[in-house]
Amino acid sequence: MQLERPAPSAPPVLADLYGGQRVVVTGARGFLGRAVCAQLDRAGATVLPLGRAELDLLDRSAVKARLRALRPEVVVHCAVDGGGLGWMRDHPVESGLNNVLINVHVLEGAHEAGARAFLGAGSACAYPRICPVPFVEDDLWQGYPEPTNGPYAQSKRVLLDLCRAYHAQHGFFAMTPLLANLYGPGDHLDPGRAHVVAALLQRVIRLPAGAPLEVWGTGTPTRELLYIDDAAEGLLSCLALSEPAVLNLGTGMEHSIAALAQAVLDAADHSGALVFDPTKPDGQPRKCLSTARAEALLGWRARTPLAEGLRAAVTWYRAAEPPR
Ligand code: GFB
Repeated sequence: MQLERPAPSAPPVLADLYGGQRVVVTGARGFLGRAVCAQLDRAGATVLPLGRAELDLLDRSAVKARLRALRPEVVVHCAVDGGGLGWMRDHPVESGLNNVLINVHVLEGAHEAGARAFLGAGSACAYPRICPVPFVEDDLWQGYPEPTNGPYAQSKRVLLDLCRAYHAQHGFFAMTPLLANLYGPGDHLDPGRAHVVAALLQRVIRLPAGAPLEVWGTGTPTRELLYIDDAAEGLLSCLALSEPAVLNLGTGMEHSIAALAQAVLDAADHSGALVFDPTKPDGQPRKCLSTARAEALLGWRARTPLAEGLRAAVTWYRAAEPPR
């Protein structure tokens, strides 16, 4: 039984796992993909980045042909057609259909190309809408996800289960760890797709001194926020496992949206009040992952405190989007 093994004393060293390896990264120009490429570069991998402009992941034969030509040893699948809760609510078809297709094509292509491993970026939204907190991996299949992002969550569930199937049938090391909500430098600049932190940061840095910050919903839902570099490190560390596992990657820290919005104000040194708009969606009532299995199997835990990560994100947004 995996969880009975002694916990590794230190997280895996990425250079030991990836040095000299040919690693394809999908979504390589996106938020997570860029952070993954940077860490692979530092680890001495030969990084083979695939962005939207280079390959249409909806095209099954093109994906297979490109992966065969690239001959990767490892495929790290970060590409998504996604966005925050508002985008999910307005695009239930694309968020389900496109992600099912993208995920299936890349997993199938990685296996057919002879890669030894596939790591996909999963999401905490694959958990049931109502689930004991913190979410433990054994509860994953106990109910339907939050319907506002239901089709997207189901696309992650399909990937999770196909990874299990590829391992069971072909012995292929394929896994899709479940990531908490990401934030940090390099996040969305498109407000239409922004997740909560990106949306609040983009708003706050444009506010006149002392003006109130508008926050969607009631402020009572909770979220767990994982700093982008921690997420990339956790995802890549999974290759150290002796066999694929269903695994959460988060911080275990649960924040109400109201507390998170206040932390954003503090990080931006903005003194305005919070104004809640209950006509906007709340989404899933609570989201927070148990970190116990990642610590037990990998010796991995997230390093970046929320206040520190938010300050880094504020600095990045101020440079990326000077006030208009
Ligand atoms: O990050 P987010 O958009 O997605 O966060 P989810 C939504 C939560 O933040 C809700 C509140 O409780 C919103 O009411 N919120 C407050 C805001 N102000 C804002 C705002 O200005 N914009 C947004 N977007 N939210 C995601 C999936 O769900 O879960 C993702 O949609 C991903 O793609 C992620 O899978 C893990 O956390 O609700």
